[in-house]
Amino acid sequence: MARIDAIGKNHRGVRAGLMAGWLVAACASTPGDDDDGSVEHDPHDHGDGDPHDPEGHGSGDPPDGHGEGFEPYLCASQELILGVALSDHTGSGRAELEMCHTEASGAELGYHFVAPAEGLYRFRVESHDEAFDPTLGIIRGGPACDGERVACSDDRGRDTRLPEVGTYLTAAESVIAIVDGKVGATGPYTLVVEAMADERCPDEVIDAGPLPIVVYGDTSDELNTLNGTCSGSGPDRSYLWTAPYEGRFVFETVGSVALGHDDPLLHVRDGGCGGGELACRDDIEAGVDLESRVELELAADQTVVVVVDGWIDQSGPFALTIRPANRPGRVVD
Ligand SMILES: [Ca+2]
Ligand SMILES: [Ca+2]
Ligand SMILES: [Ca+2]
Repeated sequence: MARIDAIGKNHRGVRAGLMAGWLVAACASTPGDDDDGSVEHDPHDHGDGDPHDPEGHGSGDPPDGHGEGFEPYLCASQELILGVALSDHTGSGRAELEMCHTEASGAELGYHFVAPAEGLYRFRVESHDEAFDPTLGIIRGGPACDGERVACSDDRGRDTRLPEVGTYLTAAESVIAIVDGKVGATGPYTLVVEAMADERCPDEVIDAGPLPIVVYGDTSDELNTLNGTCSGSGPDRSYLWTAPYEGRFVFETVGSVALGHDDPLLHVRDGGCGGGELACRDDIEAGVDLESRVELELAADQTVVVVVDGWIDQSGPFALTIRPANRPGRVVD
């Protein structure tokens, strides 16, 4: 606790020393990381700029990052420890990433977290200055913050600007939690990560069977356990499903608003709850058709986890339809 307090006060010199030491340790312990400096592997980067070229070095990356005068951008400034609230101020960060918002963002700070065990974790900004509107995002991998984007949140409720992100991590998995500010804002905040020990993922396994499949559920009494990169801080239910053959499949919530859901949102993960995100979508037509639909090309026997989620904190009864892309869904009533 004392260490967190000591290094959480915007002291760049202390940060730089810690970062350098930690980078060596991180690189040595994760030789299999795929952090190759490439930006092409992130299918969810919606024009957020190039986080790998903060100093304007152009496409010719310095070899091994050791070129003279080259200062690698190490966005992960501190270790985040399970259950220990960390206080900081994004004013000491650098505005090079945009998390969960396409408008100009403020400076961000990143925190390294290693999951002590496999399971669901919830990252929350617990307090902030009223004038500061933070977002929170999770990126895989090491401190260069060029890993795959996993999930994000802007607001976790209609009456708060505070974000929270649920994500599923494997044992010893390394991620970076990024606190960013909307519309150029910076400000103070506290951040905490907790294990959601009583929650499971997936909630259900969908049995193999002829398509279309319609699954009915209700998120009204659920918790927010997972977010996608298009947010989804609402309570959710997760379904594991295996494609019966190679082809294009549609996952949609059509009929859910009529059933009483406020605003459904879907995200789909590859292989399991902690897999890479294959798609994340809120509205079929933003603000007009609140239902959600995603279409994916899947291999035979490819397993996915479909998360029926809600925009901000929206919830309710839903119908999840899985169907071949070339056939309309069953009418949901
Ligand atoms: Ca916010
Ligand atoms: Ca959620
Ligand atoms: Ca929606």
